[in-house]
Amino acid sequence: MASIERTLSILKPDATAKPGVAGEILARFERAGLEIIAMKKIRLSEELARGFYAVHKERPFYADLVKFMTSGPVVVSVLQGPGAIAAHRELLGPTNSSEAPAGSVRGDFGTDIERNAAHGSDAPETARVEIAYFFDAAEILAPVEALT
Ligand code: FUP
Repeated sequence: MASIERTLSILKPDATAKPGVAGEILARFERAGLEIIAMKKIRLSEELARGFYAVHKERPFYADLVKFMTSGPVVVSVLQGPGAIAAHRELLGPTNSSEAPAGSVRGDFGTDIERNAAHGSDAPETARVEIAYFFDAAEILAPVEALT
């Protein structure tokens, strides 16, 4: 049995712009056993988007990515469940939506490598940092003791 993990999900502006799509994606997460233990819909400031993707700041796509991520609302949530980090990324599919299979979130709702519908943390340490980037501990429902 996989250990209980938490991961950060972001439904990106291309996904939130399509009616009904954010709810459909969140329903997929829940059906797969990922519990939503915190959630908010916000418009990222340029500062927040730049900070979130700071690891990519020297890459040629950084400016465009920040522009896209601030172009409309995002739905940010914390998902918890057995092996949540890998389970979530499996539901998302590969980073590039143009290579993602039908049935995956990025295949069904994204367009290309930038407009790829959703983000998911890639490892326990990045999940911790990304969750803390968007949520205070008091905004997250489940007790930390669940993470044994
Ligand atoms: P992932 O871990 O699947 O989110 O993918 P990466 O860390 O490789 O990419 C981070 C973000 O940069 C993704 F949202 C996609 C975006 N990106 C581009 O916009 N252009 C590129 O050429 C590569 C990545």
